[in-house]
Amino acid sequence: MSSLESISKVDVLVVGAGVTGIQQLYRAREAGFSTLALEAGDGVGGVWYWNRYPGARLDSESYTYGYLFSKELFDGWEWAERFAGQPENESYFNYVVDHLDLRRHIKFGTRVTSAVFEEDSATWLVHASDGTVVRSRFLVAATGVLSIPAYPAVPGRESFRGVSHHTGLWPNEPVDFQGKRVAVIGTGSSGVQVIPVVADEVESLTVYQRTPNWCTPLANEPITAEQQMQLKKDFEQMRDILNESASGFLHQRHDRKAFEDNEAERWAHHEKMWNSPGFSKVISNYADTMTDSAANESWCEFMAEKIRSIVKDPATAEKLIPRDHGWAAKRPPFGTDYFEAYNNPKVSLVDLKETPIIRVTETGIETAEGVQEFDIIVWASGFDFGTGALTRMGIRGRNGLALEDYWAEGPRTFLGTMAHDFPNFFFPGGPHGAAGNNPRYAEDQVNFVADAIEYMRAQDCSVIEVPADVEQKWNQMIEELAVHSSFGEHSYFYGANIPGKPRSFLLNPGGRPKLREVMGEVLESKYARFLS
Ligand code: N01
Repeated sequence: MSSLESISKVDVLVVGAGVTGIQQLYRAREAGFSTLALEAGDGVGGVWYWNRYPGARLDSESYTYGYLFSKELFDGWEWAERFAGQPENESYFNYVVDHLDLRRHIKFGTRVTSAVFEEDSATWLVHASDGTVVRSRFLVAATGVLSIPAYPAVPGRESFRGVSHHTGLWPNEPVDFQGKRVAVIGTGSSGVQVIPVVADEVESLTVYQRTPNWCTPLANEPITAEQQMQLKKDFEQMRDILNESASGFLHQRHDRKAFEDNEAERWAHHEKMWNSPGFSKVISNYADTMTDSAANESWCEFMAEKIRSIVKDPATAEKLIPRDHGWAAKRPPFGTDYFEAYNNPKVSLVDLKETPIIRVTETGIETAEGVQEFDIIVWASGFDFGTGALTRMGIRGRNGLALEDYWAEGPRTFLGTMAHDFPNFFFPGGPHGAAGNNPRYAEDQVNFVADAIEYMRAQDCSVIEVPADVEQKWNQMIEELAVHSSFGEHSYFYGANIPGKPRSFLLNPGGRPKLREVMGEVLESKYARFLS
């Protein structure tokens, strides 16, 4: 037990200095609360700090992903590209933290290991890896949904003597790919970004693919000086459109269904979608692409033809075409020259459904076809999505209730932000919160948390907790609307990629409108039954 002297006390303790934590810290500090953020990394940015692999890049438009709560902040930064790369994103978060003078409130290299709610004082006692102990009135875990890397359960990973990195835990020092024999495992959003970028440098690149993905061009481009001016001019209008959007994007919905067009018109729209930026391919596609199987198949058939036309080796092309899922049944990745990379003679593809990995050896990867030796293995193998960080933090609510036990069958949340029996605890940006452009949802949640604790201070209340039935209603909404989501139960949004993880929907299928509607109800009721 730490001595009392070594315990710092704050009103609001934020865990994580990523996109959500930074804004939460700012709101708490501006409201006059004493506040501190503990950050496991040595810098700010969250996912943009950890995912520094070559090619890491946004697939939400940069200016819709950054903060919109301050016009001054918006005007003070010019995004160079429509979809900013990791270095630009990391610089942006450093700009924000310095501009808002938040760095002095952040303790880096400090990973929270336990957080216990103490009934008597209605405070949280938090311990961290470096010996830091903090007592706080409010605990806000802004720990992100993609912060715990997952590795395939293949034996021998630790025995590999070459260089081995997960994309989500990429080192600060550059990794030299020049002339190296490289393996990439995984072809999700991270895999499709890293593969074409390192392909030219390596001696050989072997891609281990279990499930092919419907990857389409990101359509990135620089933002011109003229566009920069226009963005600044249109700031309020853009913010209004984003606030009205169900998923937090500017893309407009298409009003036609696929078979309202004739074949030539349909193919022309598919072509337009193929070349259109990022998530417009989801939002501006035919209105029934995700609800009508024939509409979905038409788009998939078009994409399959594109893959065949790009990839010169027909056998490789066929392996790269998904056959077990349609468009957006898994989170679609967006790439730049991804399929083109397979025309590089140095790049080869291993289909893990034909030849699964048996083990990782000291020198390489063994499949039924033998051991292939490598200098570098890149694990682009995904994350323990949604709940991963929260269930590993040693969070204990009323009567010592462990969050990981409370969530043993899947997360139970209110607004993806609170849980019953965990008073004065918030996790904006957590599971059940978002289903689209994450910072836009996180912003709503940050504001909800900040407004709640400011109201409590004004009313002199010491405890806020979501009533069990209110939480139950939110979870019921998640369950009922999840069946309409395009994501299948085999996607990581159901926890399917983590052995033993309960299958339960981890997004908010009601989207931002539902989030805002229910938040509005709570505010209108003046937190009825939440406060004591
Ligand atoms: O992870 P993933 P990711 N054996 O889970 C494979 C965001 N993000 O890091 O499909 C063999 O999507 C797995 O195969 P399968 C974005 O939200 C955004 O790529 O399970 N392979 C899959 O191919 C994204 O969705 C950007 O059969 C195994 C891959 O590893 C999320 O992060 C960039 C395996 C994992 O794909 C996660 O993306 C990057 C096994 N045992 C990430 N286990 C932007 O563009 C897993 N795999 C903003």
